Amino acid sequence: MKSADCSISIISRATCHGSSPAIVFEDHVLSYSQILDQSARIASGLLNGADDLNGSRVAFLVEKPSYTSVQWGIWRAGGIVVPLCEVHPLRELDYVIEDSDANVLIAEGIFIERLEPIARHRALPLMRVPDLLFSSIGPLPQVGPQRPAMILYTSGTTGKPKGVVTTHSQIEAQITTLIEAWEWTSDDHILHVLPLHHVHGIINILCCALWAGARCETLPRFDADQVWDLFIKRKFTLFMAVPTIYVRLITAWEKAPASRRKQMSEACKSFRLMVSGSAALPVSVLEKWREITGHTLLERYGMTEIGMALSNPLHGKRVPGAVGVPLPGVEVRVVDEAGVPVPEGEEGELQVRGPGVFSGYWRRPQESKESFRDGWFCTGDVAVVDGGVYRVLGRKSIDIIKTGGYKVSALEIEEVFRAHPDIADCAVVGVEDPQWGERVCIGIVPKPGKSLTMDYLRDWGKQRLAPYKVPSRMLILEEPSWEGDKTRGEISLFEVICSSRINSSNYPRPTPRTMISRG
Ligand code: MCA
Ligand code: AMP
Repeated sequence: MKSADCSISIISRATCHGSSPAIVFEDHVLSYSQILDQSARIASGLLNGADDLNGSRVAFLVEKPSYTSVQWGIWRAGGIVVPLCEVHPLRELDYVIEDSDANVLIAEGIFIERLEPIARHRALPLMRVPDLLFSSIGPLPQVGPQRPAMILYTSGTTGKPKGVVTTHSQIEAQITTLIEAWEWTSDDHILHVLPLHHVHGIINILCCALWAGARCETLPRFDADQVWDLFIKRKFTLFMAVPTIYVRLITAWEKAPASRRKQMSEACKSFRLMVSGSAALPVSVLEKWREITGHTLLERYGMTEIGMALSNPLHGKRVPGAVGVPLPGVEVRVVDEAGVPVPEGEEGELQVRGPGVFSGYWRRPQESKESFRDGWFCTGDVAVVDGGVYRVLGRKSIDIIKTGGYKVSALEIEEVFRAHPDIADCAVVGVEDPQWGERVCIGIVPKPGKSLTMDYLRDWGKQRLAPYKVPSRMLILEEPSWEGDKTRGEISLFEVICSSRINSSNYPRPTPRTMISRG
Protein backbone atom coordinates (compact mmCIF):
# COMPACT_ATOMS: atom_id res chain seq x y z
CA MET A 1 0.00 0.00 0.00
CA LYS A 2 1.28 3.48 -0.85
CA SER A 3 1.75 5.97 1.98
CA ALA A 4 -1.07 8.14 0.60
CA ASP A 5 -3.57 5.31 0.65
CA CYS A 6 -4.65 5.26 4.27
CA SER A 7 -7.98 4.43 5.85
CA ILE A 8 -7.50 6.80 8.83
CA SER A 9 -9.13 10.10 7.81
CA ILE A 10 -6.72 12.56 9.44
CA ILE A 11 -3.86 10.80 7.63
CA SER A 12 -5.51 10.38 4.23
CA ARG A 13 -6.53 14.06 4.29
CA ALA A 14 -2.88 15.04 4.72
CA THR A 15 -2.14 14.02 1.12
CA CYS A 16 -4.18 17.05 -0.04
CA HIS A 17 -1.88 19.38 1.91
CA GLY A 18 1.36 18.02 0.40
CA SER A 19 4.24 20.41 0.84
CA SER A 20 2.37 22.86 3.10
CA PRO A 21 4.04 23.37 6.47
CA ALA A 22 2.44 21.22 9.16
CA ILE A 23 4.75 21.35 12.19
CA VAL A 24 7.07 24.25 12.83
CA PHE A 25 9.74 24.02 15.51
CA GLU A 26 12.22 26.89 15.84
CA ASP A 27 13.53 27.18 12.25
CA HIS A 28 12.63 23.64 11.24
CA VAL A 29 9.53 22.88 9.23
CA LEU A 30 7.92 19.50 8.64
CA SER A 31 5.51 19.41 5.72
CA TYR A 32 2.48 17.15 5.46
CA SER A 33 4.30 15.03 2.84
CA GLN A 34 7.27 14.60 5.17
CA ILE A 35 5.04 13.47 8.01
CA LEU A 36 3.32 11.01 5.66
CA ASP A 37 6.67 9.63 4.60
CA GLN A 38 8.07 9.46 8.14
CA SER A 39 4.94 7.84 9.55
CA ALA A 40 4.94 5.20 6.80
CA ARG A 41 8.56 4.36 7.68
CA ILE A 42 7.80 4.22 11.40
CA ALA A 43 4.80 1.98 10.72
CA SER A 44 6.89 -0.34 8.54
CA GLY A 45 9.66 -0.42 11.15
CA LEU A 46 7.17 -1.31 13.86
CA LEU A 47 5.57 -4.00 11.74
CA ASN A 48 8.94 -5.48 10.80
CA GLY A 49 7.29 -7.77 8.27
CA ALA A 50 4.08 -8.47 10.21
CA ASP A 51 0.70 -7.62 8.59
CA ASP A 52 -0.85 -5.62 11.40
CA LEU A 53 -0.06 -4.68 15.02
CA ASN A 54 -3.67 -5.65 15.78
CA GLY A 55 -4.15 -3.27 18.69
CA SER A 56 -0.74 -3.66 20.31
CA ARG A 57 -0.07 -0.80 22.69
CA VAL A 58 2.88 1.35 21.73
CA ALA A 59 3.95 3.72 24.51
CA PHE A 60 6.12 6.62 23.37
CA LEU A 61 8.08 9.56 24.70
CA VAL A 62 9.44 11.85 21.99
CA GLU A 63 10.05 15.54 21.31
CA LYS A 64 7.12 17.57 20.03
CA PRO A 65 8.32 17.83 16.39
CA SER A 66 8.42 14.01 16.02
CA TYR A 67 5.19 13.41 17.88
CA THR A 68 2.85 13.35 14.89
CA SER A 69 5.03 11.07 12.76
CA VAL A 70 5.18 8.60 15.66
CA GLN A 71 1.46 8.86 16.42
CA TRP A 72 0.51 8.35 12.78
CA GLY A 73 3.12 5.61 12.36
CA ILE A 74 1.61 3.61 15.23
CA TRP A 75 -1.89 4.14 13.86
CA ARG A 76 -0.87 3.12 10.35
CA ALA A 77 0.64 -0.10 11.68
CA GLY A 78 -2.63 -0.93 13.47
CA GLY A 79 -1.38 -0.10 16.97
CA ILE A 80 -2.84 1.88 19.87
CA VAL A 81 -0.92 5.01 20.88
CA VAL A 82 -0.07 5.47 24.55
CA PRO A 83 1.59 8.90 24.86
CA LEU A 84 3.80 9.23 27.92
CA CYS A 85 4.33 12.42 29.91
CA GLU A 86 7.78 13.96 29.74
CA VAL A 87 7.74 15.27 33.31
CA HIS A 88 6.66 11.97 34.89
CA PRO A 89 9.19 10.26 37.15
CA LEU A 90 10.09 6.63 36.44
CA ARG A 91 7.44 5.31 38.80
CA GLU A 92 4.57 6.99 36.91
CA LEU A 93 5.98 6.13 33.50
CA ASP A 94 6.27 2.53 34.60
CA TYR A 95 2.69 2.55 35.91
CA VAL A 96 1.32 3.65 32.52
CA ILE A 97 3.50 1.16 30.65
CA GLU A 98 2.44 -1.65 32.95
CA ASP A 99 -1.24 -0.75 33.14
CA SER A 100 -1.60 -0.33 29.38
CA ASP A 101 0.29 -3.63 28.98
CA ALA A 102 2.47 -1.93 26.38
CA ASN A 103 4.10 -4.25 23.87
CA VAL A 104 6.63 -1.79 22.47
CA LEU A 105 8.26 1.47 23.59
CA ILE A 106 9.43 4.28 21.29
CA ALA A 107 11.73 7.10 22.38
CA GLU A 108 14.22 9.60 21.06
CA GLY A 109 16.95 11.86 22.40
CA ILE A 110 17.13 12.24 26.16
CA PHE A 111 14.01 10.13 26.57
CA ILE A 112 15.81 6.96 25.44
CA GLU A 113 17.84 6.90 28.63
CA ARG A 114 14.69 7.62 30.64
CA LEU A 115 12.86 4.57 29.29
CA GLU A 116 15.81 2.18 29.15
CA PRO A 117 15.51 0.89 32.75
CA ILE A 118 11.80 0.18 32.23
CA ALA A 119 12.44 -1.55 28.92
CA ARG A 120 15.11 -3.69 30.56
CA HIS A 121 13.06 -4.50 33.62
CA ARG A 122 9.96 -5.39 31.62
CA ALA A 123 11.87 -7.01 28.73
CA LEU A 124 10.19 -4.69 26.22
CA PRO A 125 11.65 -3.63 22.89
CA LEU A 126 12.69 0.05 22.99
CA MET A 127 12.74 1.48 19.47
CA ARG A 128 14.51 4.72 18.63
CA VAL A 129 12.91 7.23 16.28
CA PRO A 130 16.03 7.76 14.13
CA ASP A 131 16.33 3.97 13.60
CA LEU A 132 12.64 3.66 12.72
CA LEU A 133 13.01 6.46 10.18
CA PHE A 134 15.59 4.35 8.34
CA SER A 135 13.03 1.60 7.67
CA SER A 136 11.94 1.11 4.09
CA ILE A 137 8.25 1.47 3.44
CA GLY A 138 6.37 -1.81 3.18
CA PRO A 139 2.69 -2.75 2.92
CA LEU A 140 0.48 -1.26 5.66
CA PRO A 141 -2.83 -2.62 6.95
CA GLN A 142 -6.29 -1.12 6.55
CA VAL A 143 -7.36 0.18 9.95
CA GLY A 144 -11.12 0.47 10.46
CA PRO A 145 -12.75 3.39 12.31
CA GLN A 146 -14.05 1.23 15.16
CA ARG A 147 -10.61 0.06 16.19
CA PRO A 148 -9.13 1.48 19.42
CA ALA A 149 -6.64 4.22 18.60
CA MET A 150 -5.46 5.86 21.81
CA ILE A 151 -5.21 5.35 25.57
CA LEU A 152 -4.85 8.49 27.70
CA TYR A 153 -4.38 8.29 31.46
CA THR A 154 -6.64 10.39 33.66
CA SER A 155 -6.97 10.62 37.43
CA GLY A 156 -10.24 9.56 38.94
CA THR A 157 -11.92 9.28 42.30
CA THR A 158 -10.51 5.81 42.84
CA GLY A 159 -6.82 6.49 43.33
CA LYS A 160 -4.59 5.38 40.45
CA PRO A 161 -5.05 6.93 36.99
CA LYS A 162 -7.21 5.01 34.51
CA GLY A 163 -6.65 4.52 30.79
CA VAL A 164 -9.32 6.18 28.64
CA VAL A 165 -9.70 4.28 25.36
CA THR A 166 -10.89 6.10 22.25
CA THR A 167 -11.39 4.64 18.79
CA HIS A 168 -10.46 6.27 15.49
CA SER A 169 -14.08 7.25 14.86
CA GLN A 170 -14.41 8.79 18.34
CA ILE A 171 -11.25 10.81 17.78
CA GLU A 172 -12.58 11.89 14.40
CA ALA A 173 -15.83 13.05 16.03
CA GLN A 174 -13.88 14.95 18.72
CA ILE A 175 -11.89 16.72 16.00
CA THR A 176 -14.67 17.47 13.53
CA THR A 177 -17.00 19.05 16.06
CA LEU A 178 -14.28 21.63 16.81
CA ILE A 179 -13.39 22.11 13.14
CA GLU A 180 -17.03 22.99 12.52
CA ALA A 181 -17.66 25.09 15.63
CA TRP A 182 -14.47 27.12 15.53
CA GLU A 183 -14.23 27.20 11.71
CA TRP A 184 -10.70 25.87 11.37
CA THR A 185 -9.20 26.26 7.87
CA SER A 186 -5.86 25.60 6.22
CA ASP A 187 -5.09 29.31 6.64
CA ASP A 188 -4.89 28.89 10.40
CA HIS A 189 -1.61 29.15 12.26
CA ILE A 190 -1.57 28.07 15.90
CA LEU A 191 1.06 28.12 18.64
CA HIS A 192 1.18 24.88 20.66
CA VAL A 193 2.52 25.17 24.22
CA LEU A 194 0.66 22.35 26.00
CA PRO A 195 1.79 18.85 26.93
CA LEU A 196 1.02 16.06 24.48
CA HIS A 197 -0.45 13.44 26.78
CA HIS A 198 -3.87 15.07 27.20
CA VAL A 199 -6.84 15.84 24.97
CA HIS A 200 -6.32 19.61 25.07
CA GLY A 201 -2.86 19.41 23.48
CA ILE A 202 -3.46 16.31 21.33
CA ILE A 203 -6.97 16.76 19.93
CA ASN A 204 -7.98 20.41 20.28
CA ILE A 205 -4.69 21.80 19.02
CA LEU A 206 -2.51 19.28 17.19
CA CYS A 207 -5.08 17.01 15.54
CA CYS A 208 -7.46 19.86 14.67
CA ALA A 209 -4.62 21.81 13.04
CA LEU A 210 -3.52 18.79 11.00
CA TRP A 211 -7.07 17.85 10.04
CA ALA A 212 -7.55 21.37 8.68
CA GLY A 213 -4.21 21.49 6.84
CA ALA A 214 -3.15 24.35 9.10
CA ARG A 215 0.28 25.17 10.52
CA CYS A 216 1.11 24.17 14.09
CA GLU A 217 4.12 25.85 15.64
CA THR A 218 5.46 24.21 18.78
CA LEU A 219 7.40 25.29 21.81
CA PRO A 220 8.97 22.47 23.82
CA ARG A 221 7.32 23.85 26.93
CA PHE A 222 5.41 26.92 28.01
CA ASP A 223 7.40 30.05 28.73
CA ALA A 224 5.48 33.33 28.97
CA ASP A 225 8.23 35.56 27.54
CA GLN A 226 8.88 33.18 24.66
CA VAL A 227 5.19 33.07 23.85
CA TRP A 228 4.97 36.86 23.74
CA ASP A 229 8.13 36.95 21.57
CA LEU A 230 6.54 34.56 19.11
CA PHE A 231 3.22 36.42 19.17
CA ILE A 232 5.19 39.50 18.11
CA LYS A 233 7.35 37.71 15.54
CA ARG A 234 4.66 35.64 13.78
CA LYS A 235 1.11 36.19 12.65
CA PHE A 236 -0.81 33.51 14.51
CA THR A 237 -4.55 33.17 14.03
CA LEU A 238 -5.32 30.86 16.97
CA PHE A 239 -4.21 30.23 20.54
CA MET A 240 -5.56 27.72 23.07
CA ALA A 241 -4.43 27.28 26.66
CA VAL A 242 -5.44 26.63 30.25
CA PRO A 243 -6.36 29.55 32.55
CA THR A 244 -3.01 29.36 34.42
CA ILE A 245 -1.22 30.14 31.16
CA TYR A 246 -3.36 33.22 30.56
CA VAL A 247 -2.60 34.31 34.14
CA ARG A 248 1.13 33.92 33.45
CA LEU A 249 0.88 35.80 30.13
CA ILE A 250 -0.94 38.64 31.87
CA THR A 251 1.76 38.79 34.56
CA ALA A 252 4.49 38.95 31.89
CA TRP A 253 2.59 41.73 30.11
CA GLU A 254 2.25 43.68 33.34
CA LYS A 255 5.98 43.37 34.06
CA ALA A 256 7.00 44.57 30.58
CA PRO A 257 7.98 48.19 29.86
CA ALA A 258 5.32 50.34 28.16
CA SER A 259 6.86 50.14 24.66
CA ARG A 260 6.98 46.34 24.78
CA ARG A 261 3.46 46.16 26.20
CA LYS A 262 2.25 48.09 23.17
CA GLN A 263 3.97 45.60 20.85
CA MET A 264 2.51 42.68 22.78
CA SER A 265 -1.02 44.02 22.58
CA GLU A 266 -0.61 44.94 18.89
CA ALA A 267 0.57 41.39 18.11
CA CYS A 268 -2.77 40.01 19.27
CA LYS A 269 -4.54 41.68 16.36
CA SER A 270 -3.58 38.85 14.00
CA PHE A 271 -5.56 36.32 16.05
CA ARG A 272 -9.10 35.40 15.05
CA LEU A 273 -9.73 33.27 18.17
CA MET A 274 -8.25 32.62 21.60
CA VAL A 275 -9.66 29.75 23.67
CA SER A 276 -9.47 28.82 27.34
CA GLY A 277 -10.35 25.46 28.86
CA SER A 278 -9.43 22.48 31.05
CA ALA A 279 -10.42 24.42 34.16
CA ALA A 280 -12.72 27.28 35.12
CA LEU A 281 -11.63 30.62 33.70
CA PRO A 282 -11.98 33.30 36.38
CA VAL A 283 -14.02 36.27 35.10
CA SER A 284 -11.25 38.60 36.32
CA VAL A 285 -8.77 36.84 34.01
CA LEU A 286 -11.18 37.02 31.06
CA GLU A 287 -11.64 40.74 31.67
CA LYS A 288 -7.94 41.51 32.09
CA TRP A 289 -7.09 39.56 28.94
CA ARG A 290 -9.75 41.50 27.02
CA GLU A 291 -8.31 44.74 28.34
CA ILE A 292 -4.75 44.01 27.19
CA THR A 293 -5.43 42.12 23.94
CA GLY A 294 -8.92 43.13 22.82
CA HIS A 295 -9.92 39.42 22.76
CA THR A 296 -12.78 37.94 24.72
CA LEU A 297 -11.53 34.44 25.49
CA LEU A 298 -13.82 31.69 24.27
CA GLU A 299 -14.33 29.32 27.20
CA ARG A 300 -15.27 25.73 26.50
CA TYR A 301 -15.76 22.58 28.60
CA GLY A 302 -14.45 19.09 28.00
CA MET A 303 -13.06 15.96 29.55
CA THR A 304 -10.62 13.21 28.57
CA GLU A 305 -13.49 10.71 28.31
CA ILE A 306 -15.61 12.82 25.96
CA GLY A 307 -13.44 15.36 24.16
CA MET A 308 -15.13 18.75 24.07
CA ALA A 309 -18.84 19.02 24.94
CA LEU A 310 -19.75 22.67 25.49
CA SER A 311 -18.48 25.87 23.97
CA ASN A 312 -19.19 29.56 23.91
CA PRO A 313 -19.87 30.71 20.34
CA LEU A 314 -17.26 31.65 17.77
CA HIS A 315 -19.62 34.37 16.58
CA GLY A 316 -22.00 36.01 18.99
CA LYS A 317 -21.95 36.73 22.69
CA ARG A 318 -19.52 34.85 24.93
CA VAL A 319 -20.81 34.79 28.47
CA PRO A 320 -18.10 35.27 31.15
CA GLY A 321 -18.16 32.46 33.72
CA ALA A 322 -20.17 30.18 31.41
CA VAL A 323 -19.12 27.39 29.03
CA GLY A 324 -21.77 27.94 26.36
CA VAL A 325 -23.93 25.36 24.67
CA PRO A 326 -23.44 21.82 23.28
CA LEU A 327 -21.03 21.50 20.37
CA PRO A 328 -22.32 20.07 17.05
CA GLY A 329 -23.29 16.42 17.43
CA VAL A 330 -22.90 16.43 21.23
CA GLU A 331 -25.85 15.95 23.59
CA VAL A 332 -25.63 17.35 27.11
CA ARG A 333 -28.07 17.31 30.02
CA VAL A 334 -28.17 18.16 33.72
CA VAL A 335 -29.75 15.52 35.97
CA ASP A 336 -30.68 15.06 39.62
CA GLU A 337 -29.53 12.21 41.90
CA ALA A 338 -32.12 9.91 40.34
CA GLY A 339 -30.81 10.62 36.85
CA VAL A 340 -33.85 12.70 35.90
CA PRO A 341 -33.19 15.88 33.86
CA VAL A 342 -33.73 19.04 35.94
CA PRO A 343 -35.32 22.25 34.66
CA GLU A 344 -33.24 25.28 33.70
CA GLY A 345 -31.94 27.07 36.79
CA GLU A 346 -31.58 23.92 38.89
CA GLU A 347 -28.19 22.38 39.44
CA GLY A 348 -27.30 18.75 38.92
CA GLU A 349 -24.72 16.44 37.38
CA LEU A 350 -23.64 17.07 33.80
CA GLN A 351 -24.09 14.07 31.51
CA VAL A 352 -22.85 13.75 27.94
CA ARG A 353 -23.70 11.54 24.97
CA GLY A 354 -22.38 11.56 21.43
CA PRO A 355 -20.06 10.04 18.84
CA GLY A 356 -16.91 11.43 20.54
CA VAL A 357 -17.60 9.80 23.92
CA PHE A 358 -15.04 7.10 24.81
CA SER A 359 -15.64 3.35 24.78
CA GLY A 360 -14.51 2.59 28.31
CA TYR A 361 -11.52 2.48 30.63
CA TRP A 362 -8.75 0.14 29.63
CA ARG A 363 -9.34 -3.24 31.23
CA ARG A 364 -11.69 -1.83 33.89
CA PRO A 365 -15.11 -3.18 32.90
CA GLN A 366 -16.76 -2.39 36.22
CA GLU A 367 -15.61 1.25 36.36
CA SER A 368 -16.50 1.64 32.68
CA LYS A 369 -20.01 0.37 33.35
CA GLU A 370 -20.45 2.59 36.40
CA SER A 371 -19.44 5.72 34.52
CA PHE A 372 -22.47 5.47 32.22
CA ARG A 373 -26.13 5.76 33.10
CA ASP A 374 -28.77 4.98 30.45
CA GLY A 375 -26.15 5.48 27.76
CA TRP A 376 -25.06 8.87 29.11
CA PHE A 377 -21.54 9.46 30.43
CA CYS A 378 -21.66 10.81 33.97
CA THR A 379 -19.00 13.53 34.17
CA GLY A 380 -19.04 14.05 37.95
CA ASP A 381 -19.23 17.80 37.29
CA VAL A 382 -22.05 19.86 38.74
CA ALA A 383 -23.63 22.36 36.36
CA VAL A 384 -26.66 24.55 35.82
CA VAL A 385 -28.30 25.98 32.72
CA ASP A 386 -28.63 29.70 33.25
CA GLY A 387 -30.15 31.95 30.56
CA GLY A 388 -29.72 29.18 27.98
CA VAL A 389 -26.02 28.63 28.66
CA TYR A 390 -24.28 26.08 30.84
CA ARG A 391 -22.25 27.03 33.90
CA VAL A 392 -19.95 24.51 35.60
CA LEU A 393 -20.30 24.96 39.36
CA GLY A 394 -17.78 22.40 40.58
CA ARG A 395 -17.32 18.69 41.00
CA LYS A 396 -19.30 16.10 42.92
CA SER A 397 -16.13 14.73 44.50
CA ILE A 398 -13.68 16.72 46.61
CA ASP A 399 -11.07 14.07 45.83
CA ILE A 400 -10.45 15.51 42.36
CA ILE A 401 -8.24 18.58 42.16
CA LYS A 402 -7.56 20.70 39.06
CA THR A 403 -4.19 22.39 39.26
CA GLY A 404 -2.92 24.41 36.31
CA GLY A 405 -5.28 22.43 34.05
CA TYR A 406 -4.06 19.04 35.29
CA LYS A 407 -6.52 16.77 37.00
CA VAL A 408 -5.06 15.01 40.03
CA SER A 409 -6.46 12.63 42.61
CA ALA A 410 -6.16 13.59 46.28
CA LEU A 411 -6.41 9.90 47.18
CA GLU A 412 -3.50 8.92 44.94
CA ILE A 413 -1.29 11.63 46.49
CA GLU A 414 -2.31 10.70 50.04
CA GLU A 415 -1.51 7.06 49.37
CA VAL A 416 2.02 7.95 48.28
CA PHE A 417 2.75 10.28 51.21
CA ARG A 418 1.21 7.95 53.76
CA ALA A 419 3.95 5.48 52.82
CA HIS A 420 6.63 7.90 54.05
CA PRO A 421 8.28 6.41 57.15
CA ASP A 422 7.95 9.66 59.15
CA ILE A 423 4.28 10.32 58.34
CA ALA A 424 1.58 8.93 60.61
CA ASP A 425 -1.26 10.22 58.48
CA CYS A 426 -2.06 12.86 55.90
CA ALA A 427 -4.83 14.42 53.84
CA VAL A 428 -4.64 16.21 50.53
CA VAL A 429 -6.95 18.96 49.44
CA GLY A 430 -7.26 21.49 46.62
CA VAL A 431 -7.37 25.08 47.82
CA GLU A 432 -8.54 27.91 45.58
CA ASP A 433 -5.55 29.72 44.13
CA PRO A 434 -5.30 32.71 41.77
CA GLN A 435 -2.50 31.18 39.68
CA TRP A 436 -3.21 27.44 39.66
CA GLY A 437 -7.01 27.48 39.97
CA GLU A 438 -6.58 25.02 42.80
CA ARG A 439 -3.37 24.40 44.68
CA VAL A 440 -2.50 20.94 45.98
CA CYS A 441 -2.11 21.21 49.78
CA ILE A 442 -1.29 18.51 52.29
CA GLY A 443 -1.99 18.24 55.99
CA ILE A 444 0.49 15.96 57.74
CA VAL A 445 0.64 14.32 61.13
CA PRO A 446 4.30 13.36 61.61
CA LYS A 447 5.23 10.28 63.61
CA PRO A 448 6.31 11.14 67.18
CA GLY A 449 9.65 12.95 67.28
CA LYS A 450 9.83 13.40 63.48
CA SER A 451 9.91 16.69 61.64
CA LEU A 452 9.50 17.31 57.92
CA THR A 453 10.26 20.26 55.66
CA MET A 454 8.41 21.32 52.52
CA ASP A 455 11.53 21.22 50.33
CA TYR A 456 12.43 17.74 51.51
CA LEU A 457 8.87 16.46 50.99
CA ARG A 458 8.63 17.98 47.52
CA ASP A 459 11.86 16.29 46.47
CA TRP A 460 10.70 13.03 47.99
CA GLY A 461 7.29 13.38 46.31
CA LYS A 462 8.74 14.23 42.90
CA GLN A 463 10.60 10.93 42.80
CA ARG A 464 7.27 9.16 43.03
CA LEU A 465 4.68 11.47 41.46
CA ALA A 466 4.42 13.90 38.54
CA PRO A 467 5.69 17.29 39.80
CA TYR A 468 2.27 18.87 39.32
CA LYS A 469 0.76 16.37 41.78
CA VAL A 470 3.23 17.14 44.55
CA PRO A 471 1.75 19.42 47.23
CA SER A 472 3.21 22.92 47.36
CA ARG A 473 1.70 23.87 50.71
CA MET A 474 1.91 21.81 53.83
CA LEU A 475 0.21 22.02 57.17
CA ILE A 476 1.96 20.19 60.00
CA LEU A 477 -0.41 19.06 62.71
CA GLU A 478 0.13 17.71 66.18
CA GLU A 479 -1.33 14.36 67.22
CA PRO A 480 -4.13 12.75 65.22
CA SER A 481 -6.27 12.83 68.33
CA TRP A 482 -9.15 15.06 67.28
CA GLU A 483 -12.62 14.06 66.24
CA GLY A 484 -13.41 14.55 62.60
CA ASP A 485 -16.58 14.35 60.62
CA LYS A 486 -17.57 10.97 59.27
CA THR A 487 -17.15 11.34 55.53
CA ARG A 488 -13.59 10.16 55.19
CA GLY A 489 -12.61 9.31 58.73
CA GLU A 490 -10.90 11.71 61.06
CA ILE A 491 -8.52 13.03 58.49
CA SER A 492 -11.28 14.69 56.46
CA LEU A 493 -11.00 17.44 59.02
CA PHE A 494 -7.88 18.59 57.21
CA GLU A 495 -10.00 19.48 54.24
CA VAL A 496 -11.90 21.84 56.43
CA ILE A 497 -8.77 23.31 57.90
CA CYS A 498 -6.99 23.72 54.60
CA SER A 499 -9.99 25.11 52.77
CA SER A 500 -11.56 28.51 52.99
CA ARG A 501 -13.55 27.33 56.01
CA ILE A 502 -10.31 27.40 57.95
CA ASN A 503 -11.77 29.49 60.73
CA SER A 504 -15.06 27.68 61.01
CA SER A 505 -16.00 26.93 64.59
CA ASN A 506 -18.30 24.08 63.50
CA TYR A 507 -15.48 21.62 63.48
CA PRO A 508 -13.32 20.51 66.37
CA ARG A 509 -9.74 20.80 65.15
CA PRO A 510 -6.22 19.94 66.15
CA THR A 511 -3.57 22.53 66.75
CA PRO A 512 -1.87 23.44 63.49
CA ARG A 513 1.81 23.67 64.28
CA THR A 514 3.17 25.17 61.09
CA MET A 515 1.82 26.23 57.74
CA ILE A 516 4.60 25.88 55.19
CA SER A 517 4.21 27.15 51.70
CA ARG A 518 6.20 27.59 48.55
CA GLY A 519 5.50 29.50 45.31
C1 MCA B 1 4.06 22.78 36.96
N1 MCA B 1 4.07 22.74 38.30
C2 MCA B 1 2.83 22.63 38.76
C3 MCA B 1 2.02 22.55 37.61
N2 MCA B 1 2.80 22.66 36.51
N3 MCA B 1 2.32 22.59 40.00
C4 MCA B 1 1.02 22.47 40.12
N4 MCA B 1 0.17 22.38 39.07
C5 MCA B 1 0.63 22.41 37.80
N5 MCA B 1 -0.18 22.29 36.75
C6 MCA B 1 5.23 22.85 39.21
C7 MCA B 1 6.54 22.58 38.56
O1 MCA B 1 6.87 21.22 38.63
C8 MCA B 1 7.49 23.46 39.36
O2 MCA B 1 7.85 22.85 40.55
C9 MCA B 1 6.63 24.65 39.73
O3 MCA B 1 5.27 24.20 39.64
C10 MCA B 1 6.79 25.82 38.81
O4 MCA B 1 6.85 25.32 37.50
P1 MCA B 1 6.79 26.20 36.23
O5 MCA B 1 8.00 25.92 35.40
O6 MCA B 1 6.52 27.60 36.59
O7 MCA B 1 5.51 25.57 35.56
P2 MCA B 1 5.40 25.16 34.10
O8 MCA B 1 6.30 24.02 33.81
O9 MCA B 1 5.54 26.42 33.31
O10 MCA B 1 3.93 24.59 34.01
C11 MCA B 1 2.81 25.39 34.18
C12 MCA B 1 1.81 25.04 33.07
C13 MCA B 1 1.63 23.50 33.08
C14 MCA B 1 2.36 25.47 31.71
C15 MCA B 1 0.53 25.75 33.36
O11 MCA B 1 1.15 23.11 34.34
C16 MCA B 1 0.74 23.01 31.98
O12 MCA B 1 1.21 22.82 30.84
N6 MCA B 1 -0.57 22.83 32.25
C17 MCA B 1 -1.52 22.41 31.25
C18 MCA B 1 -1.92 20.99 31.48
C19 MCA B 1 -2.91 20.52 30.39
O13 MCA B 1 -2.61 20.53 29.19
N7 MCA B 1 -4.09 20.11 30.83
C20 MCA B 1 -5.08 19.63 29.94
C21 MCA B 1 -5.68 18.41 30.57
P3 MCA B 1 9.33 23.04 41.16
O14 MCA B 1 9.55 24.52 41.26
O15 MCA B 1 9.29 22.36 42.49
O16 MCA B 1 10.24 22.37 40.19
S1 MCA B 1 -7.40 18.55 30.68
C22 MCA B 1 -7.98 18.06 29.21
O17 MCA B 1 -7.25 17.72 28.30
C23 MCA B 1 -9.48 18.21 29.11
C24 MCA B 1 -10.03 17.29 28.06
C25 MCA B 1 -9.83 19.65 28.74
O18 MCA B 1 -10.93 20.09 29.05
O19 MCA B 1 -8.98 20.31 28.15
P1 AMP C 1 -9.56 15.92 32.44
O1 AMP C 1 -10.06 14.74 33.14
O2 AMP C 1 -8.15 16.22 32.72
O3 AMP C 1 -9.93 15.73 31.04
O4 AMP C 1 -10.35 17.15 32.99
C1 AMP C 1 -11.70 17.30 32.78
C2 AMP C 1 -12.27 18.17 33.84
O5 AMP C 1 -11.77 19.50 33.73
C3 AMP C 1 -13.76 18.31 33.76
O6 AMP C 1 -14.42 17.21 34.31
C4 AMP C 1 -13.97 19.61 34.53
O7 AMP C 1 -14.00 19.35 35.91
C5 AMP C 1 -12.74 20.41 34.19
N1 AMP C 1 -12.98 21.41 33.15
C6 AMP C 1 -12.66 21.38 31.85
N2 AMP C 1 -13.01 22.53 31.24
C7 AMP C 1 -13.59 23.30 32.18
C8 AMP C 1 -14.17 24.61 32.20
N3 AMP C 1 -14.18 25.39 31.13
N4 AMP C 1 -14.68 25.06 33.37
C9 AMP C 1 -14.65 24.30 34.48
N5 AMP C 1 -14.11 23.08 34.54
C10 AMP C 1 -13.58 22.59 33.40
